[in-house]
Amino acid sequence: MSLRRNSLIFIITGLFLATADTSAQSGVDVVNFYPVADSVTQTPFPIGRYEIKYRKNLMGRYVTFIGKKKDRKVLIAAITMEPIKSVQKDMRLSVEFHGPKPYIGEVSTWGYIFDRNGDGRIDYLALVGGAAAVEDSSITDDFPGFQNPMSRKQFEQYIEHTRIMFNHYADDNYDGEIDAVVHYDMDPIRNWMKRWLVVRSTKFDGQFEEVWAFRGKMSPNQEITNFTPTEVPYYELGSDRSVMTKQVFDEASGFLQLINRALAECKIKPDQLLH
Ligand SMILES: [Ca+2]
Ligand SMILES: [Ca+2]
Repeated sequence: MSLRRNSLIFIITGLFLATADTSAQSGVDVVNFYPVADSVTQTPFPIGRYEIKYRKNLMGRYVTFIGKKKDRKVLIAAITMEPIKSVQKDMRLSVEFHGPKPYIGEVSTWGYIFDRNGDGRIDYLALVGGAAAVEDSSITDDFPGFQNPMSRKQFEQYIEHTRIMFNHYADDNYDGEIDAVVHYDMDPIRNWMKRWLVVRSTKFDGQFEEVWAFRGKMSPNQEITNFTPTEVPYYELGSDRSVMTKQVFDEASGFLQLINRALAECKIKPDQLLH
């Protein structure tokens, strides 16, 4: 009898802990963590203060971990076919211009990595999506579209608003599979980014249950946008129509798993990761 009572107490305690755990995890889901990650990506130190910390060759790819000099933390992971020799030469952490063209370096598959729950495995990536000017209230309807030249003033406005666009990918239940994305959505008529799309599989079933958009600062459910459980229409860089499907989640999960395998093989400790 007393044994059964003990078991019951254990079960109730276990349930309570499980509930507490879930609520703690929901505190750092994609919506809560995006502003933190966005601020990290938008305030980089000059590239000269970064160095390569570790590199691993896995499945024909190089995973390179990068951090600030004199600091043991790893901030960035890059995935390349050839080894990165020099962070300074191959990467830019903010946009430069080569004439009128924004330039972000030779390496395009890199991003800031985060371990939100401190278990030593990456569960949130902010990966480079490209560079574009981001619309705000200062852009007027008469700003030239693709075929029309910009005035000098408009060109200055374009440069001022250009930034590296990071798409954010979150594994919100920490099982190694991506289930939430914050992705750019371009303006259909000009080379500006119009807004961000938030696409979530809140049931972790590979289908889209929650989709909305925002401009400027993220605030939940700011704009309604069309979607089905398997497709979210959006505009790519170059403003081609496209649809986001589970494939976008799967590709990011592939990166996540590769990075986590490289982390383990390089024996990088949980306290060396951003959270
Ligand atoms: Ca983690
Ligand atoms: Ca997941």
